[in-house]
This record gives sequence, C-alpha cells and structure tokens, in this order.
Amino acid sequence: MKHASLAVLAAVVLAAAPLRAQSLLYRPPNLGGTWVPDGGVVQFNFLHRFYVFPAPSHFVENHPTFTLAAGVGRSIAFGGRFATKSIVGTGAGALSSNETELFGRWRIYGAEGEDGFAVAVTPAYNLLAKSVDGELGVDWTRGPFTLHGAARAVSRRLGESGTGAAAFAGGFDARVTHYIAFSADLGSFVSPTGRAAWSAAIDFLIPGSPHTFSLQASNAQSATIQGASVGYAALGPGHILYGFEFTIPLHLKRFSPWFHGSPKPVALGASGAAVAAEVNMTAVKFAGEAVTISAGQAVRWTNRDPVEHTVTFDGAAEPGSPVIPPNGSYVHRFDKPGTYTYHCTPHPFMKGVVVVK
Ligand SMILES: [Cu+2]
Repeated sequence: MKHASLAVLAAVVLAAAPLRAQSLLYRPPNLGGTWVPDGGVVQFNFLHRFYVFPAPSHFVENHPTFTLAAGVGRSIAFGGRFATKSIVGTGAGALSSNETELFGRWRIYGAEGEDGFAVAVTPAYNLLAKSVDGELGVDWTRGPFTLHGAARAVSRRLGESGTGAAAFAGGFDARVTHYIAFSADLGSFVSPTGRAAWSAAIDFLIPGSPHTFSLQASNAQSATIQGASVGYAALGPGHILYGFEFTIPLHLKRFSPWFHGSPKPVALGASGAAVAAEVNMTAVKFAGEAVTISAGQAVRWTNRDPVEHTVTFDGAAEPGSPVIPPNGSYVHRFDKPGTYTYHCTPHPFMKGVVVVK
C-alpha cells in the first residue's frame, strides 16, 4: 500500500516537472551549446540559410541543416545532423555536398537556462569529411545573459587527410524579455586559420508553444562541428547567408492520445449562458460552419481533435477564445445582432460563421 502511494507520488512529480527543450534564447546560431533534451523528448531543429547571388542571375543557393536528437536519461543525448549544401567535403576526393554528422552529448554539469556554469562534451563523426570530431562546450549564465565557449578538434579538417586541427568558438545570448533575445558568435580553426565563421541572430520564443525561432545572418553553411568553424565564400569575402532556425521538441507524452483516448474535458469561456448552438472541431474543421442564434444566446465549441485549436474572430468583433485543448470546450455569448466570421489561429484554413439575429 505504502509502495503503491509512493509510486503514484513519483508518477505525479515526474508528470508535473516541466520538460526542458532546446531554446534558441540560450544558444547562438553556430554553437552546439550544452543542451540535452530530457529523456523521452526528441528534438528536431530546422536551420535554413540561403545566399542570393548578385545580378543578373539572383540565383538562390540553399544551405539547410536538420538536427535530430533524442534525450536518454537525464543528461545524455544521441543525434545526427544532415546538411545538403556543405563545403566540409571540399578536401581531396570529396564529390558530395551532403554532410552527415552523428554525435553523442554528455552534459557533465549544469543545465540550460540555470544560473552558473554548464559543461558538455560532444563526440562526433563526420561522414562526409570521414573525420572523428569533438567539442567541449561551456556556458555561463547570469540572469538574462549567457556566455558560450567551445573547444573543438577534428581528425580530418574539411575532409583533407592528415590534417588534424583544433578550432575555438565563443558567443553570447542577451535576453531582452522572456520572449526575445539577441545572439552572436565567432569561431575559427587554428593553423591553418581559414576563414572565421560568424553569426548574429534575433531569437524568439513563440508564446503558447514549445517552439523557438531565430532570424539570422552568418557566413557558415552548416551547423556541424566542422561547418560551424569555417566561413563560406563562394564569391570571395563578405559572403553573407541569411536564414532562420526553428526548434521543435517532440515530447513523446504528447502522442499518448493516440494510444490512451482523450484527456479530461476542460470548459472555457462564459458559464451559465444558454447554449443555443454546438460546433464540433473535428478533422481540423469546424463541423457546422454556419450557425444562427438569437442575441443573448451562446455557442459552444468542442475540440474533438487531438490537436489544439482556437476560435478567433476576424477583425476585433469579439474577444475570441484562448487555446482550446483536446476535449476542451469554449462557450461564448453574443449580445449584439450581426454576422461574426471566425477562424482558428494555428489552422487559418479552419473557418466558420455565427449569425446573431
Ligand atoms: Cu485549429
């Protein structure tokens, strides 16, 4: 009995603890940082940079890097990065620009976003450069500021055999608010130095979501240990790539509705109003696109989907709902006659209308 209640308590504590996710407000664009997703979280980061060639071609060259990493236990992650337009293979014999880096990360000390130091080691293998790489990352956070340093070593610099090399990088994040930060970094190989890699970014935490987003400028063409240590120069110096990064933590718990049915119902909005019409949100549509009621009556929207929706009125006609969770409902009373068109903010193609007589 005692054991059972302890198990229940442990389950509640584990479920209530916020799951950490990689945040761009705590990492400049070209630094791997010390982040590790929590156990049970798969992190997907999409970095996309592009270069626009000068007139007359205006050719747009794209440099995406996809990062996928899974957290294991408390402070270990395994992942990979894939970049499709990389210069890391410019060494002898390299014919491809597709770069793959497999990495592990062990966060030895500290945690992302906590005051003080965090330290992580990242052993990696770069399949394009055929190089054994590694990074020692150190972060120091105090309030809204984080400073970063990284020491890197590679066995085949840009794929050239017999060219083991070291690289160093440093950078910072300055969080202006809980939602906005500025970041920059600089990194370079030592001997031969080559072209240093740099970046500057403005970072956003997207409210009401686990996602972060950054707009950035850089001269680095991939986010691997090697790619982040060298500047790209298709047409000589001053070659700037622009782009963005988007972080997507996938908490595997989120998928539990697939296996365990719907969560508990949640009611939002006006209570006690006479509900004259029901609208289900199902299959990412408002079922009952148009409903007609009388002034003073209410409409109830119920979310039958496993994703979140909103009821957001076009223009400033009515205040609209907060995010309606799966199995949640929202009631709104209409006092004035009129035609109220609305949509769902995450899915703008979901549209409906309430006619009040
Ligand atoms: Cu929606």
